[in-house]
Amino acid sequence: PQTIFLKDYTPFGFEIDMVHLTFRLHPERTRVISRIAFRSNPNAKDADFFLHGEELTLIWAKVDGADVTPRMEDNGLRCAVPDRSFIWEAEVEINPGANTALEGLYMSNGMYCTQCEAEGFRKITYYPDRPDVMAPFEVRIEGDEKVLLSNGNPGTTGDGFAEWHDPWPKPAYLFALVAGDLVNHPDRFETKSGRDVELNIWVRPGDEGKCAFGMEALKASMRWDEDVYGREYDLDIFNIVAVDDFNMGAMENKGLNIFNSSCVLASPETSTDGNFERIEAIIAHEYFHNWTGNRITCRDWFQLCLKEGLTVFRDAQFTSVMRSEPVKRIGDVIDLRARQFREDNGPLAHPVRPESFVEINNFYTATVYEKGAELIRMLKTLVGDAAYSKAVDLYFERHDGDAATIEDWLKVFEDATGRDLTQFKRWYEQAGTPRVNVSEEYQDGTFTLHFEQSTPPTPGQDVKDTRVIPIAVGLLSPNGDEVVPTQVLEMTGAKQSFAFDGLASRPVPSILRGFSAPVILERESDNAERAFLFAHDTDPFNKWEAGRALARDGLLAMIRDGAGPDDAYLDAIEAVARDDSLDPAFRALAMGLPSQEDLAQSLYEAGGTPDPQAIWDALETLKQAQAQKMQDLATRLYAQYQVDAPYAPNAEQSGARALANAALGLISRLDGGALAQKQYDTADNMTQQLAGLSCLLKAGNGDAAVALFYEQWKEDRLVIDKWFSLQVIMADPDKAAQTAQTLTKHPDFTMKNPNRFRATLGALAMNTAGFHHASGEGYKVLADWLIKLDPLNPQTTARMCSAFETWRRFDAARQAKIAAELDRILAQPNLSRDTTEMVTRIRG
Ligand code: HT7
Ligand code: ZN
Repeated sequence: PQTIFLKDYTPFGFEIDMVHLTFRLHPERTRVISRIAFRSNPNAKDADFFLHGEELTLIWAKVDGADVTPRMEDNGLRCAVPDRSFIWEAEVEINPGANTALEGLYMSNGMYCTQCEAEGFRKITYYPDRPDVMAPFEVRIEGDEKVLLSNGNPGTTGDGFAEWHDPWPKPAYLFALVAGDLVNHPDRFETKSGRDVELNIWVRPGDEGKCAFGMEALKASMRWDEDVYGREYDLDIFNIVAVDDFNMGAMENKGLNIFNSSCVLASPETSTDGNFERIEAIIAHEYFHNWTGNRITCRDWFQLCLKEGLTVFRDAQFTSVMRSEPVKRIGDVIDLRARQFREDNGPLAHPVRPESFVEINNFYTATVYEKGAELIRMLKTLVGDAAYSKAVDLYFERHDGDAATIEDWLKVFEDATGRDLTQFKRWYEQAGTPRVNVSEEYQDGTFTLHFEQSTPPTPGQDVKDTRVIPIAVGLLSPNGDEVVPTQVLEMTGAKQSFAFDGLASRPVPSILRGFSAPVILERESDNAERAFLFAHDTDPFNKWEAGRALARDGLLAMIRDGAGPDDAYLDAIEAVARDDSLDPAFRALAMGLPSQEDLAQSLYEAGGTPDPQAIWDALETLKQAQAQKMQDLATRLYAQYQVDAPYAPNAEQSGARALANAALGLISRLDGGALAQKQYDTADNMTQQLAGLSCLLKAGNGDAAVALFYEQWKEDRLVIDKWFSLQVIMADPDKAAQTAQTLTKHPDFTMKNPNRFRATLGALAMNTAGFHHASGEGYKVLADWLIKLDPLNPQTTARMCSAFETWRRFDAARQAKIAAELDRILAQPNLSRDTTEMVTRIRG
């Protein structure tokens, strides 16, 4: 397959004044008639008229009304065109019913819908399917469905047809069409300049009762973007549609966002607190794309982080306001380390702005999204809040309507602040997580921190240059008072020292507060200092981090040296859990242990070979010790943090439930699940029901509840996804592969629905010790199913291959087993480009 390079970018030879599309819908034979007004692009030398097109049957084509016979190529067509403005017209036939890849126009439960990002529009009609070609669209949909939707504002509607006009020039990847017998949850929003906007969430009949939360989240997002970024909505209508079969979470098509139903539908009975928070964040994310992504889009797909990093950062800011800022930050860092650090330190490592790809769908990664957001966060930390706002205002002013680049983005910061961002730009160009080593000395009232940065080689990048790193630091006196409040040190050298004068005694430093940079901090510390910071640090992130380090070190000693549970950790965690002055959500997070993935990463980083079973055993032993030690406290917390008020998915209630359920987790280890059974039986919301069920499964007494749960929820797809995944995730390592395999035989298992496939096989990869079981069964089961899925849905298959990305960490026997599975996948005839690229990169 062909590799595409950033350095080869050239503009398209033509510009488009207007696109007219007519859709004659039919499940197997949809006709798409296009009429596109082209003119030559004065900025482009290459005037070859090439239109992308895949899986299309061309019926006819005309240029300025005259029939033409284009030259057909594998992924498009080429045609001779006049050296002036002209009209291209074509009719194609497509088969949405046969489209299982869920890219282009496809059917989901009898409803037509589209997914065009990144390169799906070429499966709808012949078109320059690249993000730097922007045009206004007029769309006519002909079909018998009750609801016919596209982008922009509604035009004429009649019996069996509807017209839509989108005045804002957009790239083809933001095109959308939906047609089905849907019902809506309506509302309205008045923008700050007084524009009245119609809002709708469209769902299948029966799901109307699950839209209210999403609608509130949408209105809150619209208001927040006006208040914080000065961005107003720009059409008369904003539609959201829930679709069951969807490859990712949601899609920001202009004025017509399409959502995986799991990311928009919510009710207390069927959704957990975590689901509510995620839905709120995704609705915000897609809405915020209206400016960061749609009004200003990307010049090419290498610039994906321009819209995704910025929009993830914006949605995190929004969630911090809607909920608890420290809890959001801690959760984000847990996620960053689990997914992005893992990626950055393995065979799939790539820069936030990659320099080449084979299949762009493989680059919707934690690096582009989450590390991309960290870069925006660092930029804001470096320039300060006021300068950040000034630069972003300039970005909107200067680039509205543009297909922009990272260079454009950094230039507005340089122009607004006068800073030179040459060194900062390396964060976009260099893959790999920097290590920041710190040592310290104290003499005559002066405390000095010595930093040294380095980044290990990553595939294709052996040598790394020094980057600017903002390191937020505060100093505490030995009695726990903060003697130097947080200040941001700008590290610009490979080695650099910072001194603090006038200190009465040697302070305890709190370094990288708020996780001010996505780096691995290497620093000698001991239990006493960690326990001190866990008790006294005023920075909530570092307070949590100290507890996490204490837990991690204790666990590593258990795994490596066969040590017993660490009393320093158990005492410290109990003290924090007992402290009612702290936010319950924070205490629940602090009570959690590092994940198996986190421990495996730490062991590997330290030059060891992680043993997944030993990691699992150590975690179980420590949890059990925690349960013993905190028996009384857990009982007190469980009772004290029961929520009496009617269920609400807000931060306060969900924090209380998180703490009570953390306590339930401990109690269930000692009472065989009796209290969990009671909670399960009396629960009136999914958070409580699922927490009860998972504790019962852990206690080995879940069979009856699992059966009851299925009976209760068998008509609700999204809840049954939880049923599938919980059983696999909670299975003992010895049984995980078999549990997943058995569930694939259940009548409700289907490969055609990505949510269900992920709930079963994705869950197997999440059961770390089960997936990496020494028998190799986990690898085999996953590989078998990926091989079956690839011909149907390459995008989801390729994404799920990343389960194997850590293979080089393990012992020779496991490596050999994984390598054999990777080779078996690669040997499949007609393996998709997506999966071929992923497996080849992982195999190395
Ligand atoms: N911009 C979107 C990314 C995307 C996607 C979404 C659904 C299905 C396939 C997709 N390919 C790319 C989602 C987002 O980041 O908001
Ligand atoms: Zn996005």
